[in-house]
Amino acid sequence: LVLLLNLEKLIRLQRKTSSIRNICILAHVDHGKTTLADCLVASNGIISTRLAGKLRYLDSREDEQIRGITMKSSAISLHYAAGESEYLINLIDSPGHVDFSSEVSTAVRLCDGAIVVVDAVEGVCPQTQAVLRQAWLENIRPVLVINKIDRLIIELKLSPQEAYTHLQKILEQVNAVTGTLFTSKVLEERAVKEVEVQEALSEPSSGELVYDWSAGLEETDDSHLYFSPDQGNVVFASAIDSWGFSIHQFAQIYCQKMGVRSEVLQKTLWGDFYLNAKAKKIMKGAQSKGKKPLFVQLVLDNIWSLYDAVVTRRDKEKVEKIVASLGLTVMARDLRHSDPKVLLSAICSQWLPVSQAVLSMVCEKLPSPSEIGAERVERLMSVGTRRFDSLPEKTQELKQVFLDCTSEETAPVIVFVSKMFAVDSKALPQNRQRPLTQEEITQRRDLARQRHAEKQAASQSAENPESANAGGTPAVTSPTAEEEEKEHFIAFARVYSGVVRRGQRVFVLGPKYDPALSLRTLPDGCSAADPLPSVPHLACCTLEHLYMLMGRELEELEEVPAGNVLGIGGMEEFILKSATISTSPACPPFTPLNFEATPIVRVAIEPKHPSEMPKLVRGMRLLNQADPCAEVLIQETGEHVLVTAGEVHLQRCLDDLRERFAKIGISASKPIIPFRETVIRPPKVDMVNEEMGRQQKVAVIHQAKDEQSKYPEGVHVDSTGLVTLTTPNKMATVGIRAVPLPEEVTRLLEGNSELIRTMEQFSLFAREGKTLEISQKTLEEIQGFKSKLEGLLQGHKWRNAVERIWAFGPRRCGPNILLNSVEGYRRPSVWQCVEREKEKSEAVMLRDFDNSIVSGFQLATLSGPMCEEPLMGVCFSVESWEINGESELGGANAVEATPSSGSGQGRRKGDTTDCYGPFSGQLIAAMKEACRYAFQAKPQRLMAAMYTCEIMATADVLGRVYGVLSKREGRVLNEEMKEGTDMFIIRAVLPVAESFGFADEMRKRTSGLASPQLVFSHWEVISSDPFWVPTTEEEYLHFGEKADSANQALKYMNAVRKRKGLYVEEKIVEHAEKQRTLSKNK
Ligand SMILES: Nc1nc2c(ncn2[C@@H]2O[C@H](COP(=O)(O)OP(=O)(O)OP(=O)(O)O)[C@@H](O)[C@H]2O)c(=O)[nH]1
Ligand SMILES: [Mg+2]
Repeated sequence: LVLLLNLEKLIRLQRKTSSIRNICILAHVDHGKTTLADCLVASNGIISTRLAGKLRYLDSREDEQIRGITMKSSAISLHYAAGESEYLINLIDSPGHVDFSSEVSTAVRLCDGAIVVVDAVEGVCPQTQAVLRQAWLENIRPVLVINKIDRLIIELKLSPQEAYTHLQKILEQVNAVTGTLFTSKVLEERAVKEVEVQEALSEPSSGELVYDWSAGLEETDDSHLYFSPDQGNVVFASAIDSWGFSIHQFAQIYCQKMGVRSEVLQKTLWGDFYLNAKAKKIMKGAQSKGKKPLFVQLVLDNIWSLYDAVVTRRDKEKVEKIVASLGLTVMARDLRHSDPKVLLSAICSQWLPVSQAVLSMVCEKLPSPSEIGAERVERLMSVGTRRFDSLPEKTQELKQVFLDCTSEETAPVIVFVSKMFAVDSKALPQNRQRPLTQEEITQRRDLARQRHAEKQAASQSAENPESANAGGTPAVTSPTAEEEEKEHFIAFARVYSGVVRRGQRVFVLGPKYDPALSLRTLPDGCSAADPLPSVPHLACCTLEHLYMLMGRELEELEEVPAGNVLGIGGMEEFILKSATISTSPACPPFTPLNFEATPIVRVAIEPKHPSEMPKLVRGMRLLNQADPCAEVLIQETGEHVLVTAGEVHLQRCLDDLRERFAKIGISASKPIIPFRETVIRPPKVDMVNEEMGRQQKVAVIHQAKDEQSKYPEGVHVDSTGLVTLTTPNKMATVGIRAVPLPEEVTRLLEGNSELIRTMEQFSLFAREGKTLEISQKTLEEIQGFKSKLEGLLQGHKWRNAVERIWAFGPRRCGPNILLNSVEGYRRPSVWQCVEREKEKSEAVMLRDFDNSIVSGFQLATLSGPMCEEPLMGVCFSVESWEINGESELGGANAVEATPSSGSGQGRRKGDTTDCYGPFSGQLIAAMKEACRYAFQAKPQRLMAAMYTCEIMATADVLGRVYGVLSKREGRVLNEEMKEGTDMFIIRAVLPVAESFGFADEMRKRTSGLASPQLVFSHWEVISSDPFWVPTTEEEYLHFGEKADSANQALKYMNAVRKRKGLYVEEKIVEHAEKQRTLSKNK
């Protein structure tokens, strides 16, 4: 009954936008999010208070329960009443494990506020920082819950005074993180403003504009951004013992007892204040005078003595005294219970109910959907590099619609879907029929009784009890076998404007949808119900089912007004992972979610029985849709590959495939470890034997000579590594040299791939005679990126290199560079977008087949000669490029590439040779081959992906932690003591290749005390040379004939080659050996 009444209330509240709070719970793994959610859920009678904290109700998956970690975020709508006001709280519990951080992104996007939970013992952890950052990126406001205070009492055995100091430190840590975020943001804003001011001034000022950065910080009031108990945005809690409080509650309790105004207590209960008993006054300076702070005296002391009486000493009399003095009633059966924790929760949940503390803070401190800020709206609406003011007028007008957040009939509907999740059809309310839990059976029974009573009452008063019907249990239908098989996808969404209704026709906008384009093609004022011409990335569909998300259940709804979180059924045909839904075609697609995790762990998947392949394919497609972060792809080799964020995520995906989506036996390969290939500068001194220096050089030359004969016709490699290659038809010759890029450059390129992609897009548009509006901020970023690159590429070798960049690769945005060193060839710069003016003044030509050279480079960088892995940190310099008979061909067809030329289209008119014909193909292949030979002419190295991890461990297991780390080639970066505890934090890096089973082994060896989380960090060159072979007697003895026992790089390389079915070059090594011996004997 509670549920039904609640449902009705909730539906009513959905219309009162100002009473809605959309919030999520964020924290590091295991800090107690789901346990806290339990307490909040229990306050609505959905689960019993007794079970709260044990059930972990929102962890509805079996594997979540078994492993004890959350893997999917799930939502529940709760009701909360504070005095007169009633609230609807849409609560989303998110996972804390890094592998699932994409689930956090999808949750945060739909919320206006967040409860950040921090473990009182562990304090701020890596994921705490990450979630605070995410909250910032999405402009949502956080409040803080410091959880597990009981651990300070029972595990750390701190005194109240020590605990107070400890809590202060945690607050400092959290505020330090927000502080950094805030400062960087303010500085950024000031910088933007400054640019605007300077632009407005247009007249360059005398250059005396000395900017005082600190001024910006002082002006901005940031007090509300920090967490402080006296601000009312901090709750202290022990979710497992069901208690929690904010200062406010104690201020209420003591204001009467002490005769002090509660506002005064609110300001002084936290901080350096103490009670002067004689003067009956609250004074400042507790610390210097050695007095007990008020917080210790009035708050902590009480809690500590309760724990002492109930848990430690089990002093029945004292307990009864406390219970009486607090004016509580405790059931006799709880008093007698053998587990003191039961009694403790029974007392605490009445005295300081955590749900009360948290929910009242949420309603007071977090904004309602109607308070959405203009800044956030603009950010949601303007996709990445696009300028908000470059969007079509009609689209810009929608900003006001967002800000209004009204549910009026005239308001256009705008909905964002942040993820799709799968439920089996049994869970849908239209065919709900499943075994009931004991709890539910009793509830149903009550319900039936109640209904019976109501019916009687109704028949007596002859009134129609509408209330009982409104939320009545849906008819139980038995789904057909086929239906039961089917997975249903529910879109996890939020309404930003208007009212969505069942059966409504709407537009579904894909992430690449462009409103400018469709506004031109579609008739004015059209709706999704009209027959319309097709527009790219735009689909029309009907909203079939709307649901209220109730944790494990769904409640069917007829309509959902603005500001609410909801589930939408029947969208699986239209939405892959996320989408924007609107009734207006002017609506832009929302900015893509920012995912912090990089999918890095790949496995190849096969059905146990080959005949079940179609089932697997279908299953993988479903999995791809159901998981924001998992990627599914078919490799060139035909393998079905699954890419996940980490080991735990992988395990979950495999389970999902086996049990839900494919329902067949599958086998997964060992994780496929990604590598990168690179070249390094030739070593000057041999590591093993300095004497070798000269010898090796000789050997290399010999080798080059010997190998020259191995190169096919048309390829020439000189002693400096310059490769000259002619196409088979002898029409063209290219000369290429490979040069290693400095490490910082590679890192810079890698970090700016988005910018590079934007530049690339700009050039592409320019070539077609169109322009792409890029926001000022992005342009500045590109300019900054360019000057950084110039700063890093210094010295003779790189003179003018940045200007000469021809392309980036692979995929046109990767960490390798193609350099134009062809004499006399000036082509449009890749920096076009930031130097349009300069470009126009000079006539620059794009030579024919320029594109083929770029394509050849893209192919070469996509898979290298060592083991067909992508290249990284390599610069290919094109030193010569001749096309025979070019004077006639090239000259006549040279194309002007300036965007202003206006002759962009049809520029190849009159051209007799088709650019995409066989010749361009030959040139692409020649270019690719030339790059590969050039690469091989340099010392080659593999690069390994590295994880960083932070391990928390006590001193006594530290040795074992180091043991496991070093066994797996890990490197410790630093080690420090966590303040206020006896824990050490060890930061280390570890190759991904050695990481499988690492977390498990660590847990086993340290008996569960250290549990590391692995986060992808960077790529690192493996120093050993995979092609190294012993040449001296000594080395033979030491390393064996093939030298493969110690050569890690060779092992990795051969493993990859074997997996890919490539020729494993063991024989070639033998061959090389002989050659060397021969040359030595000569
Ligand atoms: N001592 C103590 N333990 C707690 C408290 N709250 C939660 N725990 C325990 O901490 C563990 C993790 O709790 P969860 O609620 O699953 O943590 P979580 O943050 O949801 O974890 P993930 O969802 O996996 O990130 C469980 O064993 C809980 O029993 C608390 O207040 N005190
Ligand atoms: Mg959880």
